[in-house]
Amino acid sequence: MKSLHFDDTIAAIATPPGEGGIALIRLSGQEAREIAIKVFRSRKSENLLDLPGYSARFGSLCDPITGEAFDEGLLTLFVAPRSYTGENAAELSCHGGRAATSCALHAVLAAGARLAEPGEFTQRAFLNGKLDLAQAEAVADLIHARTETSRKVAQRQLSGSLSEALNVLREELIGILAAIEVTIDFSEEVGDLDYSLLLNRLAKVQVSVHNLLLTADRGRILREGLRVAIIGRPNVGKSSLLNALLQADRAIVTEIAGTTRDTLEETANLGGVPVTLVDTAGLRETEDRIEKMGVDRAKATIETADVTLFVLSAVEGITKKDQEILINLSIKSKSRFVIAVNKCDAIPEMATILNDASALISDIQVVSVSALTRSGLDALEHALLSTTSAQDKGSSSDDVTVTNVRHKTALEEAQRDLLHALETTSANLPGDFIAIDVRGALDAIGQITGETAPEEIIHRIFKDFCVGK
Ligand SMILES: Nc1nc2c(ncn2[C@@H]2O[C@H](COP(=O)(O)OP(=O)(O)O)[C@@H](O)[C@H]2O)c(=O)[nH]1
Ligand SMILES: [Mg+2]
Repeated sequence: MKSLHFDDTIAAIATPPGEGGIALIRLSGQEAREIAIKVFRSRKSENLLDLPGYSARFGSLCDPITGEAFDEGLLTLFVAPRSYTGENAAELSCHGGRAATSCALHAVLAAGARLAEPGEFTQRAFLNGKLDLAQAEAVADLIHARTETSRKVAQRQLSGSLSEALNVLREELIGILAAIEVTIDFSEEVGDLDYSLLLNRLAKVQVSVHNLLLTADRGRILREGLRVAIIGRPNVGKSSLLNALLQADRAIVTEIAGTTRDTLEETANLGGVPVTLVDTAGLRETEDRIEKMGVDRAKATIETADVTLFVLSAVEGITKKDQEILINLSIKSKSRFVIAVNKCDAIPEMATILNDASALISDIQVVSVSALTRSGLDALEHALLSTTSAQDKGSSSDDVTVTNVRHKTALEEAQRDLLHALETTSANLPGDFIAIDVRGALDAIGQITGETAPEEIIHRIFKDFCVGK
């Protein structure tokens, strides 16, 4: 890991690029105030070095070398340790255009700041103890949340609910470790290890870890979204279904087979779950070079999808080609399948075709829909979500949810160690044996909040942040 230069003051544009009412340049570090006031002239005549923290001034932004004013805006000052990063900090607002913002950034860099790396503000906040690692990760999740449910889960993690739950487990494991160690060091005074009490305490921690892990699949989907590949022969209504689920005319729909040649993806909010729908080119043998590439892409899409929505047309019925495609794909792919029999508006009697579709592969959900009349869409959404644990099974809003794969992996490691500790305890093995696994579990849990996370992991986490956060 690159060493952090805590002596230097970092700066970045904190607002997204493009045009807007205002933009914000943020500075953090020892010299944040000194640098900011080199590019700012207050309307009042006052020494800005004496300006108390948490006050704002209106004034001109100017080039630190020529003194020429290029915009106007606000200066706000924060004083360590009461700032986001825990360091001295300053914010300069300017007008939100590309040119004005870039002028302001160049000015603070010319005045002595260094351009911040992605996530460096939050990384400093973490290293200064303002947030733990799980909370820092929640900052990025909150920024990227695409539905209200994902936002809530990220916000709860930011407020420390996961960290608190983990700290309770850590405290208990430390207590257990102390109880074991005292019998190793002072067996004469305190007597032998109470194996049944130990078993009891370990089992309780293991149940808590297990319960946290149960939330992980839904948590991951809320954070990353569910990927659904829409697959089928040409003209069965794949693009029409995409549009219907999105409630927008996103994909071109025509009666001409081979209309969709490239894959097209859009995210819809289905019951609070961000679902990325990927429309694909209809699967058929074709001589058209571009359409062929589309067909290859369609097949590749299934590989990265959580769920494959296989679309049939009630008008054409189940053809031999449909059977071939579905069986071929379901053998090869890990993704789960749902069948939508589309165009149900055009057929008076659906029972036979629905039955036949159910028989195509074992244990498959079949839904009768019409992209045209929107009939059956609720049932289809339900079916897509129920293939995974994405659906909310009435969990209370205060429940802690594990959303991050890194956290899940660490909890699985803790679980393995705890199960092993339970075994060695049941076998009445000496305390030092059991202690090894308890320490392992403690270490694994500490990786989530950052107490025991290796530096390269910490660095990797912050690299994925946006610049300015
Ligand atoms: N009657 C009826 N026609 C539909 C329905 N969905 C799609 N279509 C028609 O089927 C044709 C092919 O639709 P499209 O979405 O382009 O199919 P794709 O090739 O699978 O993407 C178009 O003419 C649509 O208007 C439906 O639910 N009912
Ligand atoms: Mg299409």
